[in-house]
Amino acid sequence: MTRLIVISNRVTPPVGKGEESVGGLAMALAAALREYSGLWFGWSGRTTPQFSGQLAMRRVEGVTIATVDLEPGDVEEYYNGYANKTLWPLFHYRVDLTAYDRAFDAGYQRVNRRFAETIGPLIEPDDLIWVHDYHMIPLARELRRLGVKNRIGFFLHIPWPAHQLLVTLPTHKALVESLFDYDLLGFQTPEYATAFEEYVLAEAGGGRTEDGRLTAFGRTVEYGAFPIGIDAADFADMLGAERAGRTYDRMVAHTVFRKLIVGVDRLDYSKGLEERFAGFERFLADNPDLRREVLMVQVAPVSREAVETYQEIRGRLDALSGRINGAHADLAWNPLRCVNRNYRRDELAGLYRAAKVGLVTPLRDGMNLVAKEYVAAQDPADPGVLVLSRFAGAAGQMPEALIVNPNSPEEISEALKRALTMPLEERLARWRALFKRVRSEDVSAWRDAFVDALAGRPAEVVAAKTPPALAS
Ligand code: ADQ
Repeated sequence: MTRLIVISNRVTPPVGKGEESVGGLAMALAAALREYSGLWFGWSGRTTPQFSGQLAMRRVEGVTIATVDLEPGDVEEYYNGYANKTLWPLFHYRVDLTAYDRAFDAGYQRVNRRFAETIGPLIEPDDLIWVHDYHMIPLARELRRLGVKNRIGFFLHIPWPAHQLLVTLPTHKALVESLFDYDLLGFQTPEYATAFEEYVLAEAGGGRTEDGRLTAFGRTVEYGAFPIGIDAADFADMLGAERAGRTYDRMVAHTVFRKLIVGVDRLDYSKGLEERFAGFERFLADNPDLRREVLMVQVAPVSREAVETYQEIRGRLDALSGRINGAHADLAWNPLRCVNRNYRRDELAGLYRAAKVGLVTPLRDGMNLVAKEYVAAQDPADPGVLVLSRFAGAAGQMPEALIVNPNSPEEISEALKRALTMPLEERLARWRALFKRVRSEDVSAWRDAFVDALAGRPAEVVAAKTPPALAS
């Protein structure tokens, strides 16, 4: 059997039910690799004064984990710099937050070269190589320079930006050109795959081959949408865990005579937390009859403390929740609780299950796995309602959620009211349709579709498929 080599910036060994894990990519890859005796390579998360390229190897649940330390300057320019101050904001449509700095770009290229030189010697001729996310766009080019001829695929976990946004990056062409050293490019949604195609046709003088591939820069690449899913079976199992039950019981006891609204996100400006709080504030103001009946809990651990923007958001959120609670609380009740810490996965499952509404309103999101986890955790006899941003990639697969524009406090407020007063029959119909897809389009289906396509086996590449119409 061919070996699968997965390469991503951070490597998180397959997590058990009880462990904490933040970040959708880590969750998805851990689940995807659990059934593969593959190799997973990336940055250790640690620094060393001088880069040595020395690999630390260990085996975890049948997966070989190989990591390398980086220099502090690498972390600053490549990770904090180009990845998180340039590509992350730009690809999430935040041109206003995007930093263009040539030192960041140089560090990004250097670290990708270092990664390639470190992993290159371990690659065997039959290996399939699967590279993940925006930290690693130039990796295939560096591997090709070293003579690697293997099939190499790339999956982008975040959105691909619209053409006019991407061209604001001074080095946009070089970035896109380096993608043509892959054999297969995967995007989260047909919309992002189309945005990539539009750029290539309009900006790189590219064309489409008869079999639906793209040519540009003298090369050809296969591309398509591979919407990521969760490990739904594992998530459902987790509800049986003692901790899940305890968290559920605690939340239910805490919300007697009240309905729980829950949000779970890494603290990031793309997740629309300020806008979400504003929507909740509007709901409280507009619905005096309902407002004493709700409690909103927002779980939002700080994920990238080294980047100043993240500290600023935290300050603004604290001020906003203070204002909301100040205006609406009474002696025994605060309407909004914001918790900045990680939870174990089984605790999250219990929390989702206790919530009558899952409020998932990112301003822009590649997919959003929390929306899927919320659905997977519901009681089949009495499910809660998912309120979902139209700008989450997940919206294309989840039209039975209440779809909102996260920039509109009015739409969030209306959707909350509708969710909290929705009759059981309608809740059941919506949830059943959502759950069916969350279960069938799960993380294994995602992995198999991508790996089959990369291996050249007949696979479902859905570049041209349009998403189902959004239900209101
Ligand atoms: P993220 O931006 O990290 O992922 P998301 O898809 O929502 O976003 O995944 C977050 C994951 O972290 C979920 O599994 C969630 O349960 C977990 N998590 C969040 N807060 C937590 C907490 N407090 N404690 C413990 N766990 C927590 C990126 C892209 C997404 C894309 C994924 C996968 O930005 O758009 O869906 O990769 O491709």
